[in-house]
Amino acid sequence: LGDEAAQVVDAVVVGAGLAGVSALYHLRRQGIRVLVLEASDGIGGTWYHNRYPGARCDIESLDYSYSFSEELQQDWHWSERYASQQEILAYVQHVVDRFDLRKDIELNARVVSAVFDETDGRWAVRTENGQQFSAKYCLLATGVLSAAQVPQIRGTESFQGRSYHTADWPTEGVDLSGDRVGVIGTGSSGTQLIPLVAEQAAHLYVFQRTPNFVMPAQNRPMDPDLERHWKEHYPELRKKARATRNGHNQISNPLRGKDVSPEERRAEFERRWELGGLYMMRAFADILTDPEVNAEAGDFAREKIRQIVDDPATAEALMPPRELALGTKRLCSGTNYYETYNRDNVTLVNLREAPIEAVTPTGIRTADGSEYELDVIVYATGFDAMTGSFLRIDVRGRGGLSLREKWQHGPRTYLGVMTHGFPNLFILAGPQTPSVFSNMVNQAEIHVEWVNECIAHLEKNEIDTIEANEDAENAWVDHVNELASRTLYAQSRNSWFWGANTPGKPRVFMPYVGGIDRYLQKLGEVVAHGYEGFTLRSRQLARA
Ligand code: NA7
Repeated sequence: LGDEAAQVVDAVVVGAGLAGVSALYHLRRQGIRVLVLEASDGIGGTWYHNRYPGARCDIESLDYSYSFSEELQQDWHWSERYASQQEILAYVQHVVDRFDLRKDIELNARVVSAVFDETDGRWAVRTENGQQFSAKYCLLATGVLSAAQVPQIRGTESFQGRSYHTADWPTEGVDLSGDRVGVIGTGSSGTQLIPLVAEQAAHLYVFQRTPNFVMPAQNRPMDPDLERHWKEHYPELRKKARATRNGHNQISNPLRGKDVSPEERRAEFERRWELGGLYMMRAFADILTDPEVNAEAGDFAREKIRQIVDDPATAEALMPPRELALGTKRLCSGTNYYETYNRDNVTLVNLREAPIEAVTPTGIRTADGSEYELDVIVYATGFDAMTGSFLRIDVRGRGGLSLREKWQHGPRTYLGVMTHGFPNLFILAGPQTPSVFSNMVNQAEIHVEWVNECIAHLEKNEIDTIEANEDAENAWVDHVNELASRTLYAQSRNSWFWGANTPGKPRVFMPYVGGIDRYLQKLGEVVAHGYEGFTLRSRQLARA
């Protein structure tokens, strides 16, 4: 790479989602010249792409928002308890305009490679359309659920109708009225989308492989008293969120299920069902560690399905298998999900009985020979989660070391934020962090603040590079795995947490289950001990 052709900045941030925008805001304030490179033609990341009907956050809107500006949090009004995709997108766009960030974001700039040059200690970043950038720091803010995945089903290309992936939904929307629609996938995206498609389509066929637990979101218009309370107490509530395992203010029950009576457990599950969405995950402190408590929660949910769904056979098919511990596949939060199967124009196709054999020019054929004639196929089939977006870029560190090679048996990081062999490369809200078990905005802010402080430290002390040490990284990876092994996640490996939904991916548990509170404490300790576990080098001297 000739530097003469490259645009020189201090930091390149890859991705203009919630994390990338926050990184730009913070780094620019400390005088770093930042450029955000965004692959698509719009800002907002997840909330730009996932425009499917019903797309909505499963963390309360008041929590799922930036904390860095008191004026912003006072001015912004969330109209619902859980914000819709449109509202979050409007929010990100508001933030970008309000803080004049747009001028440092380059759209349609898909990064294809980032290569560390040891001679000058800089990252050479290239985009698909041939643009080149040279930066001292490279921040990957590409997201853990952003590399959309269409399954390798025979015949997908031959389909003559229209096909869409939930994470690549057309900006102009899709009119499904009068159509025969097939939805493949019943994870968070599928279960949010299905009730709304059912209202539009002539007929909806839901192709379900593994039924998941879908809790009623209990979404509603924003309660003005609650909003007022938040606006009066934002700083405390933000602080409180960071002192929890999950990074938000959802009420957790500190009691263990096994310490209370069956009646009390049932009453708590009922209360959680009414609270809605992910609250069930916080019913008891041991819900993810005690198989009996967890199984009881699962039975409770199955009973609800039986009560809601009229047709017993359909109800049975919608029930998650007993070996799937509740929450070990990410719990879904929906509205009218199970009720939708009582409609005459909805058919559940149970792929556990007969898997999809092929997509045909006119629809979908299953292994029992059934042919489903379709005008539209919606792939709600998820993502190459946690690592996909990072590994789709050809990232090379010292000595040409490729990140793809380094992570071929699973991600290896120190604190989730850096990886040995890749100096000055920061990974935001990626694997081996609490990201997917927490409030993503909070996680992104925690990372951005840490990286921002780290860069300030390097700049102030004229340090050229920071790099994670291999032994510290090994210890972190062991710690991540060790914590996961004490939970029910270790037993239910059929989820994207384990990479199970991506063919050829190693089965490694990728998130950090230790909680935001503990994670934040660890990040702080490392800094307090002079960036323990990292090597900081300057041209004059190298010190560990
Ligand atoms: P998910 O949760 O990965 O769900 C994908 C769904 O697609 C899931 O039901 C899969 O079944 C199904 N799937 C995937 N491939 C196939 C094939 N080949 N045949 C049939 N069914 C298939 O993705 P989402 O987009 O819903 O949600 C991702 C996260 O985004 C979510 O957890 C939130 O954190 C936000 P499977 O379970 O693999 O049997």
